[in-house]
Amino acid sequence: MSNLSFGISHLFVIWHLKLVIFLFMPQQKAILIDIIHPKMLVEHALDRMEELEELVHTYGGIVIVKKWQKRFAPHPKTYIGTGKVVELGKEGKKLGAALLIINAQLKPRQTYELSEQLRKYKIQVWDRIDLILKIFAKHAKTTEARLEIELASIRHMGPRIFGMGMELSRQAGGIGTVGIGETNIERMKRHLKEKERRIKDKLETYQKGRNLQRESRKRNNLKTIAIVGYTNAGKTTLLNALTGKREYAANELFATLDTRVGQLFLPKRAEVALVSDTIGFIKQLPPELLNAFASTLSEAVDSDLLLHIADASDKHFFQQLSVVDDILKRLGVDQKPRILVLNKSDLISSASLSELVHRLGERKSICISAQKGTGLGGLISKIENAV
Ligand SMILES: Nc1nc2c(ncn2[C@@H]2O[C@H](COP(=O)(O)OP(=O)(O)OP(=O)(O)O)[C@@H](O)[C@H]2O)c(=O)[nH]1
Ligand SMILES: [Mg+2]
Repeated sequence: MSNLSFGISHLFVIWHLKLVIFLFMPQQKAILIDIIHPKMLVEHALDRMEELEELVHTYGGIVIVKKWQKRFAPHPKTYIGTGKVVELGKEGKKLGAALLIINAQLKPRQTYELSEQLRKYKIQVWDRIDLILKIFAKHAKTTEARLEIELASIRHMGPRIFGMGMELSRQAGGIGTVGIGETNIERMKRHLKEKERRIKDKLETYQKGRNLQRESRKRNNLKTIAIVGYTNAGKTTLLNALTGKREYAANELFATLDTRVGQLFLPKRAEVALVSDTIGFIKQLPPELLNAFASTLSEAVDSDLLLHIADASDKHFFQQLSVVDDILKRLGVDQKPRILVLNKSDLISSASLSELVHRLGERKSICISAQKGTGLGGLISKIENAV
């Protein structure tokens, strides 16, 4: 008994220590850099930077420098020009920067080169995917979401290690010799492959559980509705409004990473439907990230109806709409019955809302405010007709 209580209090102390470390962890200072085509509009360049900055804030970092470099094409070795690397390294060191974040997906070789060159300034290099993965890792609550993130990280890291191996063996190995990096790299490769397989096996177990649930829902003739949309569109707020759940909704990107399911009573049909909310989409989501979240996204893939919710008040409304359309196509669900829901209607004037609807042309939509609860009756009727 005393052993047990010692164990529990021990765990408690560790947990508290972790919390204290987390609370007092200094925010990491970051330098952001983006490459823009010389002909790109300033407005477009600013938008790209703004979104990256928002991602950094979501992660909990502080942006201390934002820079662009105009180039027709990225530098094959270092992505940004080599002179720029030195300039940013020196400036970053002076300002105490811990991170250089590049607004693109880097090639393994570029990450390796940049990291090498910035090592002496004690600055780590992240690309856009690294940043998204860090945010995911921070928000993941369920074991399944954590496994999916680990899988995505391995898929993102793997090629870098292989790239590093090539670099090392080129440096050290002459003709007919084996590079110094080779044996270790081989070992690392094997270790990663093994780890990837183990994670996939575990995820498969979750998938089997889902399949069983799905079959039982089919037997009971329960309809399923999936809420999908760009991150921060209001998916979780809508789930809560429709089903009376109290899931975490916040003004941050990727507040939700796993799947939540609630029940919605459909009065005309006198039956209950299941509504699920899941991870939000974002532009430039690379396929390996999307694939890693297959398990979580399967709820949307297998649903009877999709509610595509979009933030009508966002100035990038149309761009976000097409990003989501594109991802739904990649998931192979673009032919599924779908309702387009224009959310946050309380934040824009009725004139702007009418203009949006007009610009959508043939595409039918319904305007709501998930937060204020307006338009939900109309939405429920549409759902009843559609399922
Ligand atoms: N004014 C207004 N705010 C809303 C409305 N719906 C959601 N929000 C706010 O928008 C923010 C994002 O809402 P969420 O429901 O977390 O969005 P989400 O799509 O689930 O976001 P992620 O899970 O992070 O991808 C929150 O601050 C909500 O309070 C709305 O109809 N009107
Ligand atoms: Mg959410």
